[in-house]
Amino acid sequence: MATRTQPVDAASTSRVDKPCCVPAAGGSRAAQPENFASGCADRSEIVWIGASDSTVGTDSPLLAIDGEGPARKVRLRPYGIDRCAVSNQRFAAFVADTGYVTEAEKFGWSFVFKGFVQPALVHTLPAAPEAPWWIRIEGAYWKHPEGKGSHIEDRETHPAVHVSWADARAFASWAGGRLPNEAEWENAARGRSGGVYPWGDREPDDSAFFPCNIWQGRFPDINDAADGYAGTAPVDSFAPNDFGLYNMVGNTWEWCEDPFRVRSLTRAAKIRNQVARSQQQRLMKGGSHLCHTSYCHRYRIAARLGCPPDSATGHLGFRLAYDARPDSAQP
Ligand SMILES: [Cu+2]
Repeated sequence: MATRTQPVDAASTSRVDKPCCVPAAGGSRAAQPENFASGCADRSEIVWIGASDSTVGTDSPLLAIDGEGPARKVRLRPYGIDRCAVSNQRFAAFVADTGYVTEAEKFGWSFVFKGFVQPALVHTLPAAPEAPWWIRIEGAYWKHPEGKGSHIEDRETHPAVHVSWADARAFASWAGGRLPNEAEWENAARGRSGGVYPWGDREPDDSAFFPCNIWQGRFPDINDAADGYAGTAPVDSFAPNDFGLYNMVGNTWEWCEDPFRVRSLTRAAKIRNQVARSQQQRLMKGGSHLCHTSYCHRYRIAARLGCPPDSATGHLGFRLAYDARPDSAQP
């Protein structure tokens, strides 16, 4: 198999040279504040969304180089989308049923955020040159997210991570779904309210407003985990949006079906697209627990990044979309 060299986001350029962001200390999560909503009764439940004229992208891009704009009108057919990202529990059922081996297992390693690697080891292990907080860890894959010795026993309801685009599609084939396209993903994330974020336009802050699982503190060295989580959170943590969807932004990036391309004629965009084409990059949306307003700010709905399809990290997961059945209920 080809050599995997690019961690998620490391290929991005922009604030650009600020790829994407991770947490502090050994995969542990801080105590969750009590006022956070939680509770997707069935974490594999599907929300059905009716046909609509929708918008993808924004005319007020923050990171134009990522291709956040312009806003485009799209007509969407009815579709379904998972209420929650695919959890370790669901992914384990898939693996148990099929014997599937992920790409991270075949490569024998994956990228782990340095905050989850033993401090004494961080400087002795290879890191991604463009994003040195991503450490190459032997034996890291979905079941052992920080490598040998780590486990997911207390993270069954957390999103499955270290999953490549092909892994996500294999799961989709098994589950009878597919990856969403960008227009569907954005439509689902905006819900009825249509804000910058799934909850509206209010910007999260580091001390009082925690509507999702992102970074608080100074990236990439100090994560206060004020939102309750240094790393991933359960897929049904925090309040859902008004379509009933959980964690459309923050927690983990989510793979989409689309190739990653930037709609712009600038020289920078052309170079970006050349790289994207040569690496067969695929789109990911939603940002992760490593994103902070001072750094990459990619937990906005219009934000986007591309990654080679064999990329895998501890902050990249997915949820499924489905072609609508005629009898699907509409929200
Ligand atoms: Cu980020």
